[in-house]
Amino acid sequence: MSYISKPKFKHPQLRTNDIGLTRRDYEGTLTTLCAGCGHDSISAAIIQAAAEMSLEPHRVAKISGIGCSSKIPSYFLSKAHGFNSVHGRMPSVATGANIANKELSYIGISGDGDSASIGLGQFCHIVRRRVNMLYIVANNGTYGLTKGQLSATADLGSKTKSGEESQFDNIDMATLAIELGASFVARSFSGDKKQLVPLIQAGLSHKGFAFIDVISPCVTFNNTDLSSHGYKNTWENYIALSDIDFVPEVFRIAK
Ligand SMILES: Cc1ncc(C[n+]2csc(CCOP(=O)(O)OP(=O)(O)O)c2C)c(N)n1
Ligand code: SF4
Repeated sequence: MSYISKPKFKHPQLRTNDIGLTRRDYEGTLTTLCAGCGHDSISAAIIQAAAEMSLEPHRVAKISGIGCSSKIPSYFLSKAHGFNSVHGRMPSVATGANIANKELSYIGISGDGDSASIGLGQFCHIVRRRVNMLYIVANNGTYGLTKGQLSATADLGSKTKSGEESQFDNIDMATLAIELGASFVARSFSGDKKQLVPLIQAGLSHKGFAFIDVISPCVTFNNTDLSSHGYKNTWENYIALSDIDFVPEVFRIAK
């Protein structure tokens, strides 16, 4: 995968976290995604979540499939382990890595095409196997990388920029994850970092399979007023149930 590295300079007064790292130490390469793509906000939320949690980058493994969304791992934690796998096959690689080394924190990043179409079987089995990881789907209702075909998460009647209308009911990844027994399931929006950051922190701290379906608009191919995953409809129908925060578990000293 081609990449543009970021200049190493950092402001000398940048705040450091509990392990002496700054936010910049959690960044990756410069993004090559379209300006305004929701996926870049997901990278930014992961960077903030990991920096605030003082995660040690070398103790993290980031794994993805294929798609614009699967490029997200390039844009955070450049010092973490990484594997950009085959379309829809991230779950197999994440499962294998998890068996080989249970000490790492695993972050799987996928798209709705990657997880709800070609990789749907893989997705079902990684939930069923309760693999200990955080699995994020950057859900834009379209195949962004291959120029905007409707995906299986697009709602019935949703229309892309090219005018293609979804003829079928959508697959709801969060409902499916609950049905398959995932012990942590959430849905968020890339435009709501205030909600997404604590959700990522909670998902990373969860012992077991944690899933977050993040609505992440594709500004280039699926951002029309008639698109169920565009900014307009997402903002209009977006109801954050409450302000959430993440309070980490503290160790209790036995008396
Ligand atoms: C086996 C295989 N089939 C098809 C493709 C072509 N392909 C690449 S990415 C993609 C869809 C990506 O969509 P999604 O996962 O929703 O990610 P997005 O680009 O929208 O973020 C497809 C069909 C491929 N790379 N490999
Ligand atoms: S094509 Fe869509 S999903 Fe891909 S980078 Fe551009 S806006 Fe993002």
